Amino acid sequence: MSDQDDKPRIPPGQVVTKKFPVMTAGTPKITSAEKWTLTLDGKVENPLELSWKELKELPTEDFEVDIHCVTKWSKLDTKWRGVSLETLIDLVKPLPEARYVSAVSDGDYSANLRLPDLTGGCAFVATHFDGAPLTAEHGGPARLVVPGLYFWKSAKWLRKLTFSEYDYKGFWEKLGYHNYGDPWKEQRYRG
Ligand SMILES: Nc1nc2c(c(=O)[nH]1)N[C@H]1C(S)=C(S)[C@@H](COP(=O)(O)O)O[C@H]1N2
Ligand SMILES: [Mo]
Repeated sequence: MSDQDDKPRIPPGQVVTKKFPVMTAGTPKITSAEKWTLTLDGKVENPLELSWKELKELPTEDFEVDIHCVTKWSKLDTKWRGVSLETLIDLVKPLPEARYVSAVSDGDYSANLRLPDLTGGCAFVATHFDGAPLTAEHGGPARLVVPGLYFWKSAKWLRKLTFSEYDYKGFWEKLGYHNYGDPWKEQRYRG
């Protein structure tokens, strides 16, 4: 943060940790990379199902982001490698009515997002953390990372992105978490 920059680094109510806590609801059945696929479907011109090999053939980028869990830990400058959502979105070409995206994981987990939060090169499908393949507990073989929203939106063991004109609530959103989840506005829970 530069001296002129008034924006604080830590969202309200958050505490910085150096650890990397594992936050998993339930006991998901995780798919190995060989059997893993990523489906992109719904309101798109070119629906796709990518194998692990096909994902790895797409251009990868390095990302450095701060993550903020709704349970009040934040971790700064986390280093990831993966495929930008911008790359995937260019491939499938969302239709004009596609305003929302459901990120669906192995197991029962999903999270709802607004399409504009996935475009612009910030969000990505991560395959590496801190220079090593993403471990299973943190969502390997591949997870979504959406910087700028509480970390529950970053679905681990990502298997599907469904583009839609409607905003279908995900796992935590159905249970009363905020529909959008902006950490800077402390949008933790609904109501
Ligand atoms: N599939 C799946 N993705 C998930 C979760 C989960 O339980 N299942 N937990 C979410 C929550 S609440 C957080 S804070 C982060 C935690 O990621 P981590 O375990 O790598 O720290 O993953 C998010 N993505
Ligand atoms: Mo979380």
